Amino acid sequence: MNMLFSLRLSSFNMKLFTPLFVIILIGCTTSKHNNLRYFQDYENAKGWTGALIDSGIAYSGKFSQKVINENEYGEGLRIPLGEADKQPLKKIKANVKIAATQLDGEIFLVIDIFSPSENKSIAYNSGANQSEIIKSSKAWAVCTNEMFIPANAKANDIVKVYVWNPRHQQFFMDDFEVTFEK
Ligand SMILES: [Ca+2]
Repeated sequence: MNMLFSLRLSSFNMKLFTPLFVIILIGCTTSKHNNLRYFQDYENAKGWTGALIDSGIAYSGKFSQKVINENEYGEGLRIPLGEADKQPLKKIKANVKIAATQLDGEIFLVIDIFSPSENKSIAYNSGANQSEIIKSSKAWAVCTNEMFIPANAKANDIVKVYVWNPRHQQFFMDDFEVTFEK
């Protein structure tokens, strides 16, 4: 049995590529860094939060947070007020896209400021029941809420923004945004 191995060394052209393009980014920073906006689209949240991340339905990208019947609360934002800004803040605004195939009861987008030193909430706003706007939307409903921050709020008070699901229903949340106003 003869086996023929042929080895070819194909000629190759050597080209010298001279990097001719030098990109110089001239620092022209116009927007200063701040923590006044928090946004979650759930595209990179899988495994990192307690939220149940689902790829079956989404407003943005491929993923959303799935809130199931067992969940009385959706996973949300939880930060010390002073982390958003060292200076006193005046207002918290929240919005989130919610979709559900069937709803029978209330859903609320809650904004809460909890004082560890007083061991109680110093400001709380569950806002309007969102279920009607969700049911009347063909796909994703824009759910919103906002609340003024009390003048006596402290930097270590905890801001919590989350969806409250008192009737234990199933729905999806996406593009959750919380902004702070000075
Ligand atoms: Ca998404």
